Amino acid sequence: PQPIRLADYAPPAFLIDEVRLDFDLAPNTTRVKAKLTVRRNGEHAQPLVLNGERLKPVSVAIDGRVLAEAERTIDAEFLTIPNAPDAFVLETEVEIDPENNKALEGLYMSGGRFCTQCEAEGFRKITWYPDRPDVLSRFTVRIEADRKFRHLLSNGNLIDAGELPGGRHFAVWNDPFPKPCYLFALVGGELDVLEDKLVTMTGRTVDLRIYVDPGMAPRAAYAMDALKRSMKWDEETFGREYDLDLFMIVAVRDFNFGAMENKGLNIFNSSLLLADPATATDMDYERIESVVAHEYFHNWTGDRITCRDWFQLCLKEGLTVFRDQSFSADMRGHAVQRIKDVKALRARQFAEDQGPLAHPVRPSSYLKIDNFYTATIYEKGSEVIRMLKTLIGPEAFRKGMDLYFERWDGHATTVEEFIRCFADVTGRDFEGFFAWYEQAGTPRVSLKQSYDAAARTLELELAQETPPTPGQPTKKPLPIPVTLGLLDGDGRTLAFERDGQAADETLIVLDQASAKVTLTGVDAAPVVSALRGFSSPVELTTDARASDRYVQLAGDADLFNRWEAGQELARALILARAKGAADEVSEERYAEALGRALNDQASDPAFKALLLALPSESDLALAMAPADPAAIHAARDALRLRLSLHLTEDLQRLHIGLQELGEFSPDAASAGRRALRNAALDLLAANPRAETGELADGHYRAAANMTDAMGGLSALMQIGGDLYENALTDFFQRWKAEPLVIDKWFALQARDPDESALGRVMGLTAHPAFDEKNPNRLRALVSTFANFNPARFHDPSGAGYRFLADQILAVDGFNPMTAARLVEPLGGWRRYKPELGALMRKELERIAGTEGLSKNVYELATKALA
Ligand code: DPP
Ligand code: ZN
Repeated sequence: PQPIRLADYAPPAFLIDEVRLDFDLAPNTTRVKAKLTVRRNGEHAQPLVLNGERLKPVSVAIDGRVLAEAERTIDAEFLTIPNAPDAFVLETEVEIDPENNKALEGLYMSGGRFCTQCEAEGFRKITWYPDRPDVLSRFTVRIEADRKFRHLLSNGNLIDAGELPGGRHFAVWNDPFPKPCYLFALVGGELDVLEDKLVTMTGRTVDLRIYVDPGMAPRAAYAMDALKRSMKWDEETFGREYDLDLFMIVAVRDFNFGAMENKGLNIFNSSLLLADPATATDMDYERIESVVAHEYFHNWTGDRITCRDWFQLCLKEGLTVFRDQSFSADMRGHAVQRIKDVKALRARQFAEDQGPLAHPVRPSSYLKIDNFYTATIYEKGSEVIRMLKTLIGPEAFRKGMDLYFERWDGHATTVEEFIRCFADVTGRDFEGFFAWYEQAGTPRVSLKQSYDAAARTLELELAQETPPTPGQPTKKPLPIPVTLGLLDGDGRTLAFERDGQAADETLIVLDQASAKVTLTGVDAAPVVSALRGFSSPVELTTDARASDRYVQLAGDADLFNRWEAGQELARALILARAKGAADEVSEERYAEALGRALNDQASDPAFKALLLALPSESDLALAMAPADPAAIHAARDALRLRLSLHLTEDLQRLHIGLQELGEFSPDAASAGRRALRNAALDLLAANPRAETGELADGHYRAAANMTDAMGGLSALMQIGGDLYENALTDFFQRWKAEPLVIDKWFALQARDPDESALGRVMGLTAHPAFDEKNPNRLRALVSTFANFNPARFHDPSGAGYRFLADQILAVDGFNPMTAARLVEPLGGWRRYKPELGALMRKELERIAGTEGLSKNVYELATKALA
């Protein structure tokens, strides 16, 4: 297969001004008529080429005349019409089979209802069309179906509806905003609806509707609340008002993505929409809030202004993630949110950046764009926007955004044009900054300090280097914002001067390979708190001593760095142990310090819960070369046991003291208390005494919400034995009718680090409740195992790798997009011990050598091997 390249971009040969679609819905034989008003774009003699896949042709006509077979060609990918007029009406009719569409792209059935997913290239499985984001058109959609498909929905406003003979009915929708076809959506089926209203900043009333499975409407209440808060926040923060009179969300159970921002008709994976205290954890609530916001924010950054081509994906995704992260920070607290975002960035994006699948935030070639919905495009894409804001300040950032909305509304554009808006409002040159979009890899920044007590000066020496990544052997320096402050030996903020200006904190922009900065007026030997708030997505190494870290852990005014200091200390202790050099004295010291932090009355429970969690095994694997997952697991467990023993009383006190008495509330403060209480239990469970088993069992049985139930079950999993097995059975029996809860049941067992876990996971693929065709269920078991159970996935026999490869090959037969997402855990093979790396490689080779592989899996497996 030939890659698609950014450098080859050419404007569309034909434009579509109006689209009229007629759907006659039937599970196996849906008829789709399309009427396109087509216009040649510029002077050229190119044929009209429309994308179309898996379509059964019925007819093709131009200006009312049916074309003879000699006048057009239809192959597996295109409809081509060589001698099209300059302006004409094209009418086509095709038949499709939604019922048998298990790739979940285009029009398919989920739970007996029709739904669509068109991003990135699913629309071509519905009808012939120029399936590219720079063809914007106004859509009118008529849907006809049996009355049992009670709700017939599409984008925009409902302009007509009615009953038809033979038990049928219809609805007609018109979307006044021109859009690319990837934002088209259709839903047909029996649904319940939760309704609300919102008055916008200019006083317009918008109807809000969330459609869910029958009986589930009460579980959409939190999503509705999050939607209303998102709409208000976008008005207040970015001046963006919603533009249609109706905003709809539909939840479906079978969905490849998390959710989709179709204009006026968002479609969500039900796991990111439905919540009540009994069935959803606080983490679910948090994700629902952020994804509802994300998809809503796309209305301006994605829908009103879209991407010229798929290389610009970060233009909408990185920016929209930045917007949803800012929203979540305002809702839930900036420091805690930042820590969680950075944890996710490191876990997913840093790992990607260090492996063979590393790519820039704006890639320059691909085989399947579906493979680029990655942590780099999304999370690093957001970091780039965050740095931009740090570099120019909030006011200039807002001005640049305003200009972007004003200049590009109604258009498809590029990252260059986005950045140009900030250049225009600041008069600054962003050429150097643009490298953040084009250069892959995580920059390594080093910082050395030397303090001169007599001169009261602190000299800082900074240097940067970005390691090579596939296709990019040499790298240039990037402009790296480093926010920095100083502490004295007691952790108090130490003032200083930079260029004669007094300051508590300063921003250093390292835009050369190395630089020196001198701070003056420094009254005492300082502890340097660098990269505050994780001001850029880099790996920082410093010459700080462990004692400096303890000062930071106790009192850094920057809460991110307070947490980071604890993580650094823990990381060093675990890695030392993993290499056979355990430092028990330092481990005790760490436990002491953690105990003091837990008893700090001034800090918030959500923050303490984060402090208590040790770096994850995959995070540690990134810091160990070559990585030895078994040694990491054992060392991390040993430190957990020590902490558990040292902190037993503190943890027990927290566990009792944080017991919830009143009514459940999903708000951040209540969630923070539950998080700390469950984190305390989790650490207590590292010490498998009989009392711990009873404590965990009691916690599980007394749980009044899913957060606590999962906290108890997860503690029992660590302890194992009959208590655990009985609780697992109890949980399944209790929740077997609730798919989203049963996903948790599968995922929990997939995370179990016990020796027996691989056998158990393989056994679970034969469980009657396992369904590989449902992406949520598949990911709960297979992806959780491969990504969150390193101790067992990296079984020395290679059985874990073989299991994953078997699953990838099986799923690729019907759902390539989802199969391809499972490849990544094998991609890191070079970073592991050679004997493990060789086994991982062997499975990648087996995958790549399989006949009939999809482009999706082929691209990732071959890149991973390269
Ligand atoms: N564009 C979607 C999202 O990120 C993914 N399908 O929200
Ligand atoms: Zn998005």
